[in-house]
Amino acid sequence: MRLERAELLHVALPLITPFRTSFGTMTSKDTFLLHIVTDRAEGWSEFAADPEPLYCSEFLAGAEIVIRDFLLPRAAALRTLTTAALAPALAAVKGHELAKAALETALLDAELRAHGMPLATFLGSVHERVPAGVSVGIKDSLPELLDDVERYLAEGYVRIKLKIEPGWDVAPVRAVRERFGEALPLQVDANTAYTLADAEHLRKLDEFGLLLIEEPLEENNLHAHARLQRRLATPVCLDESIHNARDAASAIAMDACRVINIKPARVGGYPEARRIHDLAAAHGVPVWCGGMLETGIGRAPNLALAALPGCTLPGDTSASGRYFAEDITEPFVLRDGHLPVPTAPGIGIDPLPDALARFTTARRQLYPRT
Ligand code: SMG
Ligand code: MG
Repeated sequence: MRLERAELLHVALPLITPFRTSFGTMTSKDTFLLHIVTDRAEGWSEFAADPEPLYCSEFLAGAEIVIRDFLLPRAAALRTLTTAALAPALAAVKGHELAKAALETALLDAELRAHGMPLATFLGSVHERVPAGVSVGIKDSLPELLDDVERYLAEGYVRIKLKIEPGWDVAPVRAVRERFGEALPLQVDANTAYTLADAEHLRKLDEFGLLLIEEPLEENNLHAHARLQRRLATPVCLDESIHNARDAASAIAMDACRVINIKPARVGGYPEARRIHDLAAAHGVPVWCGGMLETGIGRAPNLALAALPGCTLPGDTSASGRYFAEDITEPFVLRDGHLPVPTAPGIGIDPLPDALARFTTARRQLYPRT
């Protein structure tokens, strides 16, 4: 394939309810879609991070520059542009996995559409639908939290993840366990809010039979996570600290985690996500697909990943209605606690022109440079 054009569409979708984590509160999904046109087909992707570098070091405005000035010129210089050729061509650019993932996914979408192949088939997915978990933000009060959890369970979500931080950890977990019972699949996510000095406190969570505790300590500190894991019965799951398959290999070898949250964007794209899945499966380590409150454009390919055989835990891939009153694509609807895996070629979904026009706040051509 040959790259003809790449454009960025900045979109802003209001969230139905604010989403609070240990690092901040989101009230809208503010991101950009990348749309590429090749001589064979067009492709779409969604940048996964936020306007501010609070979840990870990447952010919207920075990613736009990286894609425009460093990634697209390398893609355009390839004599034969394929997804397989792209990653080595981008390797000289250090880091910026989420920006690389946006470009690679748009290209993969175009390439698979040109071949008439769904992403799920390309990845080797084995399920037609995947169980959906839901990530519940930090609330002002326990009654408010219990109401939210009750509503999500009534909608059919099969697993609850509670966001935690110092001061909002043992009490909400205890309240949810007391109200909804021992059998509820329950896990927590600290988004790096603790230090090793909190190990004794975090041990109090062991009595609640959690599936996992996600990224309790600072990003990239595998050594500290390994030391924490030695003191906890609850499996440690890494999210922010895993940027590629090499990190995953190190983390598993060090026993820094016993579960991995795979976010394809965080690891540079779907092929690397697949490698982490395979590596973890070979070690008997369960994985699941995380989420970044994606619109339908980012959600569709994540559902294909979540349908891989090693994704043995429910993901954060919730229905569109958990986030937005209206999505940019046909919404993903929860049925019997599951979401369908797209079956159309590529990522399997397109933006709806009307909705896209209404949610687009800026549009810029990145290639060729005008
Ligand atoms: O997509 O439903 C979702 C959000 C899942 O909790 C979620 N994501 O650390 O796993 C995580 C967070 C990162 C995004 S918080 C703004
Ligand atoms: Mg997380």
